[in-house]
Amino acid sequence: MSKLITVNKTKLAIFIIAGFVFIIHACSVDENVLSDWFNPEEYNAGGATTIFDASSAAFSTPADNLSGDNLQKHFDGDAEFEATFVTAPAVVNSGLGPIFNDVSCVGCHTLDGRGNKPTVFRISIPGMDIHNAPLAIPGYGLQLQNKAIFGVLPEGDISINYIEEPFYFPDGQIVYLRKPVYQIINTYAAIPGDVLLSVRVAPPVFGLGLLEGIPENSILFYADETDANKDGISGKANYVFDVVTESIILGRFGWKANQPNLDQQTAAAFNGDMGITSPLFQKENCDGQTQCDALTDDPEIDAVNLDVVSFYVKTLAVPAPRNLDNADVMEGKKYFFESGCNSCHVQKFTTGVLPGIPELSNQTIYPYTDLLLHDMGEGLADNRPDYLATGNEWKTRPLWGIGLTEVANGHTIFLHDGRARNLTEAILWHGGEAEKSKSYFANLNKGQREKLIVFLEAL
Ligand code: HEC
Ligand code: HEC
Ligand SMILES: [Ca+2]
Ligand SMILES: [Ca+2]
Ligand SMILES: [Ca+2]
Repeated sequence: MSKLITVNKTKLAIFIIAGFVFIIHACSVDENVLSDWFNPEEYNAGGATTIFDASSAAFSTPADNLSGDNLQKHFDGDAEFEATFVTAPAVVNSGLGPIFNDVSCVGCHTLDGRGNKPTVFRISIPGMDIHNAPLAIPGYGLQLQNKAIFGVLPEGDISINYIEEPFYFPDGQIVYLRKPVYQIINTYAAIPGDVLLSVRVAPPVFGLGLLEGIPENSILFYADETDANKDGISGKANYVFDVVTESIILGRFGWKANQPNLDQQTAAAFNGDMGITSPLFQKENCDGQTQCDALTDDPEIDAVNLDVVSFYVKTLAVPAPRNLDNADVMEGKKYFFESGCNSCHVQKFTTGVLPGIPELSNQTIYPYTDLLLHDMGEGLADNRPDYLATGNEWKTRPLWGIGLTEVANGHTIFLHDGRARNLTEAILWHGGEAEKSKSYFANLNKGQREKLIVFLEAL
């Protein structure tokens, strides 16, 4: 507008009238402004790593800009991610168990993606250790391993029962949500009555190096723990123990941001989920149990192999969104922003410099997460604190690639414990800080709601 100041008064009046006519017109005819919701740059959701592949390989393709040694390293990691570990002694991939949850990374991260049922059961007793970590259960540790090698007892198992409850939309549509009820069964030894349990599905593992590369300041910019700006959203950073530097740092990975980085996440998965020791976690997950041999022999996976697996999940490409210029998609995106979904599912970040991985450095990305914890209400609560995350708090999930879950992973199971059977159910479980946003969605008419879903499906 400042440019207009130099024009004469008559012209200015005409400009102003024309401006009003334009605004009135724009408000009454949505189509004229819908295109504002189209930003072609968003097709490169993972910056230069982005692959334009909407096939079943969408979650399992190397970053588009990887080449040479780094591409080779990715493929080495790929082989290890898919490898089935076996009982010691064996020539390769030895050391499974004695207790475990699955025999390979890909066993839970179906086709490099998301599992269709809970496979990790975190347990603890009330309280925190000196690093604010959950307290291990004597004889059980921090995870219930429900499988074991020959001759050893699994620690127990989890039975899941779902109770269907109706959700009534204001316009009369009814959707049934299934609320899980969990029970620890078949335990190998007595387990305390006050055990805390958190049941989790394996999330997809692409684009993670980019999330690791988001500068800490950019994440903390959105943190507002006391809700100082009074918008009802109070993103909170988790701070967790880094076993390498032995310090407390920002958590980014896992459903409660309970792991600080991908090297540690990977080593923790080998150890907790598969019973594979490594330089980061040298004791078996059954350490201290009577049926554990208490050997601290050489790590069952060495630093080199650990590094390639971690590198693999860092460098899996983000698949490009599709049809962003489609009228329904643009309209759905408008409702996404009007509903305030972006208060937590933050659209855009720029990565910093990742040492040794220039391909992931300085990339503008569209992950739709703030990587912060939010109170999601009683409905989603597991009531098991994890470092600073309370029993009600969960990390905002990235939404990039979510529309390809069905084609890439063969299902549409969402949320931390897989209770949602489709995107609509996932939204309807939102409560707590997201209650207002959920209600806005619920109060849209059916056609509008469908367009919001079509937008998510385009991501
Ligand atoms: C028994 C099933 C299982 C196995 C085996 C498994 N994972 Fe996972 N993975 C999970 C679950 C469940 C989570 C979420 C954990 C949490 O929230 O604490 C997860 C989380 C992750 C994450 C963090 C993703 C994110 O977005 O925060 C990465 C990376 C990962 N796993 C990599 C691996 C690797 C590498 C292996 C093999 C060494 C592996 N996983 C083996 C189930 C599994
Ligand atoms: C207050 C923060 C917040 C707001 C607002 C919010 N979300 Fe979420 N969203 C989350 C968190 C946290 C999770 C993970 C919850 C869980 O797994 O229990 C999540 C999960 C999801 C998932 C499932 C993702 C997955 O990987 O399983 C979808 C889909 C989703 N949100 C869509 C939306 C939409 C659409 C809106 C707006 C109507 C919205 N969200 C508003 C925080 C938020
Ligand atoms: Ca072992
Ligand atoms: Ca255990
Ligand atoms: Ca706020």
